[in-house]
Amino acid sequence: MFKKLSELELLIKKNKVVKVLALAVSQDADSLSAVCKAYNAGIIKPVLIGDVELTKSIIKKAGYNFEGATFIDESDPELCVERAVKMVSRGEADVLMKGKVATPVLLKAVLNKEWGLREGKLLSHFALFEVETYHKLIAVTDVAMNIGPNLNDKIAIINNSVGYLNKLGIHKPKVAVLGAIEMVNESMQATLDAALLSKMNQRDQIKNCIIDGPLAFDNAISFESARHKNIKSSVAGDTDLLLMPDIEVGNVLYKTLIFFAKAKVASVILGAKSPIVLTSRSDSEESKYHSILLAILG
Ligand code: COD
Repeated sequence: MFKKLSELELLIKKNKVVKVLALAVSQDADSLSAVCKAYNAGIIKPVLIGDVELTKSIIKKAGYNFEGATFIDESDPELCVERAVKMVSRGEADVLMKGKVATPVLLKAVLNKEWGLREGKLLSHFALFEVETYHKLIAVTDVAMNIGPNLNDKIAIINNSVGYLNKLGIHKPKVAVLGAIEMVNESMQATLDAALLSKMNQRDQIKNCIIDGPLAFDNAISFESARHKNIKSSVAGDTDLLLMPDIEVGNVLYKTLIFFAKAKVASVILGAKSPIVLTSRSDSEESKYHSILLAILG
């Protein structure tokens, strides 16, 4: 497992891949900065879809080099998103990236039944964190797409993430299914789902990973805490993937890691025709760049 998100860049450069990236609603300074960095590194060809006048004025002010990039003029954000999604759907672009547009607008377009990017699978959000106090990168899902996943949704979310971690070279990722406590409590649905997911994994109904749960957050990420509670688990303290009970817990953890723990993050949507770069307004330019790298590897 990588220890740093910057290692993703080495992997891409080794693979010598160049992908076409469609930035939807391109008049966004942070996104343009990240896209410019990826363009100048020779790993993407950008298609900037948005208000061209505004986009070019941001580029000029910041001194970015977008020589040779494609600009498409569209001032309506929903039409921008539609054009970008259709480009990916027709195979004219490889990666979709969210610019200055609300997340639900982009996700609804991606889910559009006629021209969206669904392939019959559940789509889910996947975030890969570099936290100074943890011994390896740690993935967190789903903090931004599925609001209140049921058991079947959680299976699909695990499968999406495990498939992706496999691509990153983690062959049997350790998955901690989080609850408020590490005991099964019939009043806490998250703990019931966690116990079922663990048993399904033991019986090979969910493959290519080791699942344990319920685990409280401290047991999932700290050997000490797990030992203190006498929890015998190969996942506890060595988790590769944290499965969140719902979007509220997930989103709060995501922002807590960034703001309080100063963690670095890369995020994508998985399960669609190709990975989608979906970062939030609070993400830094560096995080947006790492998210592009993560999407290119998908
Ligand atoms: N994967 C595949 N298909 C899906 C998914 C999914 N994750 N979610 C819905 N669908 C399909 C449904 O089966 C249905 O066929 C169609 O899409 C519409 O379903 P609805 O009516 O439930 O979906 P929408 O369009 O109302 O909402 C989908 C969103 C993804 C927009 C919604 O779930 C949402 O708002 N999620 C949270 C986004 C958000 O605010 N994130 C911010 C965090 S920073």
